Amino acid sequence: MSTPYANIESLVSLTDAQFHTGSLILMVSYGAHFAFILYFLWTQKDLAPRYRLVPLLSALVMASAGLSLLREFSFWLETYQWNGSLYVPAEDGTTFSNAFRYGNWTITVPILLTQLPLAFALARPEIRRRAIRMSIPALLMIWTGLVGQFGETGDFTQLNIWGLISTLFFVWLIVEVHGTIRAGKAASPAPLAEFPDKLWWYFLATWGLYPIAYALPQLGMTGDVVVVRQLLFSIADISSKLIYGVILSRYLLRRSALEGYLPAQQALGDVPATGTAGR
Ligand code: RET
Repeated sequence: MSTPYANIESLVSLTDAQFHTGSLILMVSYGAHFAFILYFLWTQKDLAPRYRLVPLLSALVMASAGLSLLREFSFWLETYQWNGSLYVPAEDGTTFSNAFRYGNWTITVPILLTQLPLAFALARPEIRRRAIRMSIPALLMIWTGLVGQFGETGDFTQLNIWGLISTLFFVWLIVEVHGTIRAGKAASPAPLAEFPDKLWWYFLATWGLYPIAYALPQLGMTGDVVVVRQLLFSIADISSKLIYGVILSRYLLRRSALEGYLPAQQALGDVPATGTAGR
């Protein structure tokens, strides 16, 4: 009795607590992304002009992800009906879909990857070359995963085969990202030389959550799996986009200051703000 193209969300009933936890998770996710548009627009002003595109791109990612997550939230509300004791899948056939997430990643992932060579201030042709080389495996990874996730309500063959193909593209992507991180290490000023390595581990830990969320339906079609999966997606989203953007902006603030950009030095408190000297 599986609905074609449905995710497991549309096939399980939820307790009151599970339904509201799910609503809360999705609400916090889109709320956080929308709120941080302001942070990234504001934080630009202290960065040296050549770095300002990086937080601007974060603001763009926030808007795009916020809209997508708002849609997931309304799907969630539309999918379930209270029957007096449980939230059951709506009888009119309205279904939940995680597929829109993959559509959203198609936009956000190439932007997130392009932020890396931009933040490391690599030479212009190098930025373009690396952005393209990272985006190709990333898009192939997302689109093969998209095909696979449509198989999560079946016998898992489609889920696993496409998941495996997608993982191969992920490995290719990891190799490309590592190359960019190495180039970034070489281009970072000495006091910030540790930063690219830390970012590398952060990248692996946060992007690595997505395949776990993808594979989770194999643990069973239960309300707990549904809620835990939305939680995993949310943790991954907030860390790979929002906190990642904050980390890059902080790095660029320190880098701008090291390169002698006065507003950055003032923002960090390294030199007194104009007009406050001697206070
Ligand atoms: C899929 C399919 C299963 C195998 C693998 C996957 C990897 C997904 C990743 C997604 C990253 C998304 C980000 C979105 C930000 O907006 C497609 C789930 C390896 C790594 C960072």
